[in-house]
Amino acid sequence: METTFIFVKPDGVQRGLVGEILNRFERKGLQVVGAKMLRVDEDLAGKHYAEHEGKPFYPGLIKFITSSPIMAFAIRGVDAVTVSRTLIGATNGRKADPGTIRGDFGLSGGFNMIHGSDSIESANRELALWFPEGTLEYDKSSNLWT
Ligand code: RTP
Ligand code: MG
Repeated sequence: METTFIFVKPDGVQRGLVGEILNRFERKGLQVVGAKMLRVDEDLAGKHYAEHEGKPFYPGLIKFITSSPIMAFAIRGVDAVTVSRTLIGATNGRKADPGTIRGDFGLSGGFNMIHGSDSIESANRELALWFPEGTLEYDKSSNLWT
């Protein structure tokens, strides 16, 4: 079992896609073990996207992520990191496969509705950053179906 970190970006929240996006994770069999809505400040955005500092799109990315509230979730399940990235799809909505979140709901390369951790190491780093209070645990019986 793994826990990964996702957040619905400002465009996804403003477009009313939080329920649609979360539904896809829940239907797949992944569990929500943490949830919060917040306005991201520049400090948190910079720490989260530190790997992209210095790239041409970085200033616009920080401006985008800090522009309006987001909804963050800790998501748990078997291979949760990889499965979540598969549900999310390729970075650019025009290249993302139909059936993925980005493939079904967007055309933009940057305004792509959702973030998902790209490795177990990233997930652990991001969960510590966004959910320093920790995540929740389910009773063992809740995993009967996987
Ligand atoms: P994310 O980290 O948000 O889950 O997205 P990702 O792994 O699919 O893509 P990544 O390379 O980590 O880029 C982070 C976010 O920066 C914006 N971006 N814009 N205009 C551009 O060329 C460009 N490239 C990246 C996107 O919002 C991307 O999700
Ligand atoms: Mg990334």
